[in-house]
Amino acid sequence: MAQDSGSGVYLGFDFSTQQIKVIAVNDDSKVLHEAAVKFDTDLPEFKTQGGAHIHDDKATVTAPTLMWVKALDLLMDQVKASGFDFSKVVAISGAGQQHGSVYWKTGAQNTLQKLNPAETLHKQLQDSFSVADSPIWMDSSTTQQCRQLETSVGGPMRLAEITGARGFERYTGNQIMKISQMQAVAYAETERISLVSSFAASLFYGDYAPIDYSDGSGMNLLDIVKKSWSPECLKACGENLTTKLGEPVSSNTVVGKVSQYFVDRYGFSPACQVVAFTGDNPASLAGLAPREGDAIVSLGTSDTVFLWLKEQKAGLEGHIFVNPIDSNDYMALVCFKNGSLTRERIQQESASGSWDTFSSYLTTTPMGNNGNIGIYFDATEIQPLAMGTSRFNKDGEKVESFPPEIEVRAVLESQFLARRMYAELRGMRVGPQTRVIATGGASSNMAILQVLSDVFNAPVYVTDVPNSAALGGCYRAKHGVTGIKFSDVVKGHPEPVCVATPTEGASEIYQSMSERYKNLEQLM
Ligand code: ADP
Ligand code: XUL
Repeated sequence: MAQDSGSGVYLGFDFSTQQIKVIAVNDDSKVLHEAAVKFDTDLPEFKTQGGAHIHDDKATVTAPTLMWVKALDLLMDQVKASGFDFSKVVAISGAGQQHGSVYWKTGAQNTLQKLNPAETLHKQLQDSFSVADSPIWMDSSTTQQCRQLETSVGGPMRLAEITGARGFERYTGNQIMKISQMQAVAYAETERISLVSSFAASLFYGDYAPIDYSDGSGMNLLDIVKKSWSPECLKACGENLTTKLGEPVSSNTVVGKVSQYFVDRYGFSPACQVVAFTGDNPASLAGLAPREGDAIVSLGTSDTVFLWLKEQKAGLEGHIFVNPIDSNDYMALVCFKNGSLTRERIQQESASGSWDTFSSYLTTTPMGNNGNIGIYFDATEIQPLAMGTSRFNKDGEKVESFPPEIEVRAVLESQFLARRMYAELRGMRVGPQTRVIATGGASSNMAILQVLSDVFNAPVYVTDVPNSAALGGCYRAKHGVTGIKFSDVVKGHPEPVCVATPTEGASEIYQSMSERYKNLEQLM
């Protein structure tokens, strides 16, 4: 194991939708170790697909809370078996898929504080959750609760002014309101509600870790200017929420020392610190160390576009979060549910399940796809709130199917046109002057990145480490615990490399295609 004995080591975890990942870096930002546990394949007993259970109504989407705990047991055992020396770890931080929530049953705090190092976490925590299935970001079942919350504070724009977003189905406040209404007993038995991020931090801390401002901004509950819970939002979503949520903290807060459980079972130093965990997108912002004006496009299970903002302005589209690195600043984000899983479905059906074939179709079809446009919302999209597939030929007529190579290009062009359109509404400037930094699973596919560059009419960059959220955990751990400037923390960070520039003529083709896309999307 390449472990520099003279240097401090920082661990970053990412509790994402399909897997949990960990990265270890040293003081020079050199990656020492990486590992992952995939929910569907490594924990088949939970019967998830893409890490989730999609319920019969298609709108309700959950993940078994205990699966995440068991995944951590597996991941830690795997890293230990590789010979990794946990005693060198100075600090831990990490990320979680945003918006998902965990309901700790009365008595769970006591269990967390007294974990026995001879037993696994999942065995000891199996009775600690009042709601066994955590609602996650893919859920779109709370439209009624969103409208109720918006009405109670004075309308969607007012909610956006307070919390950075109008009512969105996956936002945690609306999910909490649904649980308080539909599962009143379970809600009453809940002593603490965590986000996936603060839940993960709690496992390491051996007590309830606070929600940080940045991930807390994805709840429709936090006043993002005052940086405290909005009393009117809390009141609308459930009883005793002030107690159940605990005080939110700045994202670089040192929560405390790692629990005795991790010291005894894995050999951590008792001095190792846990820094607040945050959302996966905020953590990626840290992990990519962007320059002012960069736009980040994350192509993971969800597709997101986000950027660092010095100032924010409320709007009905997209979201504003408190910035995870400097809580005086903000970040803007737009999120799309139909990302990698939809591309993967088309890769299965039209490209024989091969990314190589998928990529070759992209290189043999022309920009603009001869005027064909396809829209693929396998799951209910976030904006527009719509589901289904529609294909249109160059004359705007609906068609039943496309040849495989047209289908493959169509899914990418419409996805990237939508990413661009909604990100522009949220203040992103696209064009040759903007560096687009791509990350997430699909950012390893150069043919996909060429389409991204053409549609955005901007150069596309990647970094060596596509797991930017986990890497962001390492940087944030160091930042939190040392207090040194963030720019110094990331000084060893590899400069992103330009891998695609717009093809000649792309700007005109996609300008007119984006007008057509906008109109067609309204028919969904
Ligand atoms: P998560 O959101 O769980 O962190 P990742 O960012 O790791 O997910 O992305 C996982 C996705 O990456 C998979 O669902 C898969 O569709 C996609 N992916 C992996 N390799 C490729 C590739 N070569 N081309 C396109 N997509 C890919
Ligand atoms: C962001 C969002 C998703 C999740 C999962 O608002 O819902 O990107 O964070 O990655």
